[in-house]
Amino acid sequence: MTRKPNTLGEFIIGNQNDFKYSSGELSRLINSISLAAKVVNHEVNKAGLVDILGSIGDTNIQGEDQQKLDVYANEVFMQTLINREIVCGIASEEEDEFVKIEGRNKSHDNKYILLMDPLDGSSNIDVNVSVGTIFSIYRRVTPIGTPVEKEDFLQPGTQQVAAGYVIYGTSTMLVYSTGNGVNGFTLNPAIGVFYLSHPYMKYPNNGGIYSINEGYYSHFPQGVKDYLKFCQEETEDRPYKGRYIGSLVSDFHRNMIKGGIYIYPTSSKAPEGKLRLLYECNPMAYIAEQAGGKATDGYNRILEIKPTHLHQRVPFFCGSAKMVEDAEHFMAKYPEDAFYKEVPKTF
Ligand code: AHM
Ligand code: MG
Repeated sequence: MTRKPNTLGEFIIGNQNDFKYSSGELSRLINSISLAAKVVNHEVNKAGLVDILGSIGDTNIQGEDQQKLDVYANEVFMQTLINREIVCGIASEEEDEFVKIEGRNKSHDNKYILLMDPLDGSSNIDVNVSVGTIFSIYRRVTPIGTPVEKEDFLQPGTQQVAAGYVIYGTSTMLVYSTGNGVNGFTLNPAIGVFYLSHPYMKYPNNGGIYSINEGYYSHFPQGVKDYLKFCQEETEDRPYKGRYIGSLVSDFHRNMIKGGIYIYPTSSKAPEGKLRLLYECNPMAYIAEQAGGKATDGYNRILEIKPTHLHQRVPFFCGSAKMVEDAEHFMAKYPEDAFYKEVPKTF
């Protein structure tokens, strides 16, 4: 009988040798992420039942600290990865600076670094809307054994060795890629096991959904306004449906399955865009490309942008290849820096 991987654990073991520098370290890292995801999932699902939406500094009746869920998720992921001595450094949207991690022998022997947004879209938790964790993994560029440096984290997205997200939604899913396509695993909460439910996920080449916060329409660059007009035109396959949850992982996940485009452009309100290159755009762009989609800043491939600082923001156009190309076509009518002549970049 042929073997068919069914659970995440089986899938990781089955595919370990496909990875060119395989030493089992990356597999253990993905396993650690799935463990942290289960812990966060458990807590997110209690929102509304117990008071876990309190601000940092609050104490409950037992005198324990009550933390916001995004801070809680950050701690769970950090601690799980630190305790397992599986990475040599972590940068998180929730931390001002990157964290250097040394092993019990006081050395920095691991070769991977991880960047993450521990709970993206956390403002949606109060209203029971899906949120997500986004992660990105690189091989360090500084010598193993030494503390990590900023340059380990400021690598272009093309250098990612793995990226993924967890969506805490109707069901909880872990979707990730190590460069051989994208696979999705659904959590069976009764036994705490992720099962392969969405093998080889692919973006439809074209789609019928556009996702953007149109409330900011008057602040958008002209190229975006023109593309939105195109989306709304009456033709054989348009107008597209407008669908915007305001939770990147959820909007991305739906668009990858159904075919669509997600846009968070620059605006006169947010001249750099809102989303972070290292924690949000690079990992989502990596998954998008692995699934046959595209991701750009309207002009340039996201994965080729050379980061200049940890919390850098960029505009983000991501989705079905044909739709992103259409959007780029409208953007190209206006030179990339025309918008910034009116609204100077602040970084
Ligand atoms: P966050 O990292 O502070 O949660 O912000 C990121 C979120 C994305 O999930 C979402 O797509 C976007 O911000 C929504 O922003 P807006 O409310 O401006 O439309
Ligand atoms: Mg975020």
